[in-house]
Amino acid sequence: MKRLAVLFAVLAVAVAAVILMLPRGPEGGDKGAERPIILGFSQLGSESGWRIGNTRSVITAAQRAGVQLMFKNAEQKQENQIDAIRSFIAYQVDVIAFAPIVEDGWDNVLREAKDAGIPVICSDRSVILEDDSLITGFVGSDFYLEGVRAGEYLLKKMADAPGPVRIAEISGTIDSTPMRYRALGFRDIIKDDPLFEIVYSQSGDFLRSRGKEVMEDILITAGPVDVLYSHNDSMTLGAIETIEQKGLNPGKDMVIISVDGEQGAIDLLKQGKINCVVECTPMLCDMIMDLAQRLARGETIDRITYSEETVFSDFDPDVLSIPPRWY
Ligand code: GYE
Repeated sequence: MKRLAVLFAVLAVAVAAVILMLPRGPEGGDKGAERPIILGFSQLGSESGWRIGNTRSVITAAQRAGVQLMFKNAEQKQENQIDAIRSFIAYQVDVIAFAPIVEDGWDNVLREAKDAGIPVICSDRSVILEDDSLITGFVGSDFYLEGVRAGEYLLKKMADAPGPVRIAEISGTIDSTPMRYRALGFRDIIKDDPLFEIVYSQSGDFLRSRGKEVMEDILITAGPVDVLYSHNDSMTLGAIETIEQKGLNPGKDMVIISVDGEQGAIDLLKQGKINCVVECTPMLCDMIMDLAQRLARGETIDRITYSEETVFSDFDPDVLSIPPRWY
């Protein structure tokens, strides 16, 4: 996975370098002529299999659509994303898309983009703004629905539970959209049934290494838990390492619910070590290219475009025939 991340980083730098050397039309800003549109894309990092898949999606979708891509990876730092957006503005790209690491703190830089006349799309995660017109649209998943789906699976799984169900949660990056809404949707489903209790919740920052560590803490401090609800597959894979190291059987001694649907998690679902994977697809970027091209032509776009997703679980009789995943 690390090697893949490095490969994409190198690829992205090369793509950006080539783009920077390309002529931009007679006055450097020949909008509307035959040249391909230029999209500045600020990726937030490389924290998970999902993110690697998303980066791959940006690069291949841009090639397919004939969009010139300026790609920057912020390595998990909001200030790097702000710098990236400022550099896209300075370069006068046609459209900016970015995957905001957290929801707050974007007003100033997005005002600068608006003042420069550059439309901005939120990819994957969302933002909280004083002035909503600073963003033209959002493309990504309905994270609240993902949380609801995780909760609904649990209600069904525990329908015959004889006593209290003790749940540990490993959540995503604090103040990020998926973290907030995966937590909220899940709670809204289980809150009316006194049988269910979240006895532990801590962020694992969407990282496999943190998932492993937080799981150690759960086993030491939370007492016996019946369920692990983890906000992404990377953390789940880390947590399962810990569970197995402690001699427990994931999927049997503890119900494991995860989100994303990357290959590693689907493999463990097939082996019975994960019980449910709520799908969240990173393959968003054909949609983003389409919207970017429409914005560059001066068209308006929908405020929200959700991707279509499903749930994979041990209730599915065809679980073994889930086809290979693409990330
Ligand atoms: O679930 C996780 C990634 O924002 C939807 O971020 C994305 C989440 C995804 O690190 O794996």
